[in-house]
Amino acid sequence: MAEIDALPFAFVFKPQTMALVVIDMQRDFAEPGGFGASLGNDVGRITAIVPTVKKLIEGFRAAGLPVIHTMECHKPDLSDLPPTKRNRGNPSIRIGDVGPMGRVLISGEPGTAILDELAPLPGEIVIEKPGKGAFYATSFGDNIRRLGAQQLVFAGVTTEVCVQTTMREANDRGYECLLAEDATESYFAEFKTAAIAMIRAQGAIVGWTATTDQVLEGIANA
Ligand code: C5J
Repeated sequence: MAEIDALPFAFVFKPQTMALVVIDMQRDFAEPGGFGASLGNDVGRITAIVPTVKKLIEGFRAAGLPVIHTMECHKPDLSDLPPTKRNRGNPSIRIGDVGPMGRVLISGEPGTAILDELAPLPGEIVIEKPGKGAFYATSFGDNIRRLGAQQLVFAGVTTEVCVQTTMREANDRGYECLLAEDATESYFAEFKTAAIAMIRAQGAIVGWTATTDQVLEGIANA
């Protein structure tokens, strides 16, 4: 067994059963003209973490550990988009509408793609998910079971929405989850801080948190 120096206490893992899950590092959340910006958010907060997410991904790849990528997106015919999701709020463009990067959050459109710097390598698992959580209506659960993963490290956006939802879903299914604090971001600084505090409160009730360097040091020493 190996350890990562984490909060609220050491995260114990076996390298053979550890995987990285990178949530929704898509152009639609990180670039002007995308879904995140259409809701009035400052997408610069998301682009700022790209080098750290890249470092984490490269560390997992170098150690021969699996990297799984998720993308929030919908079918072109919108059959997997509940009207409640499409109609909620007051965005300048809605999911499925044509924006500057193609149809917003639709599978195969340019804006839906993962950022070039963080692009999946051939053979890495990529999960297209219609919900905020990665388990809902996807093969994510089957894929991590097939890999034999038991400990999951999470990165990506946004901390309090898709990242936290997926961590909670994974925690309920018996996975031990760690959030790389500096490889995740929210459009709202206070939501990120609160989500991290919630996750590791009450004796790691949802999971652990650590910096990217702490995660990579733990892996290097394993
Ligand atoms: C949101 C996500 N925030 N990936 N999606 O709508 O967190």
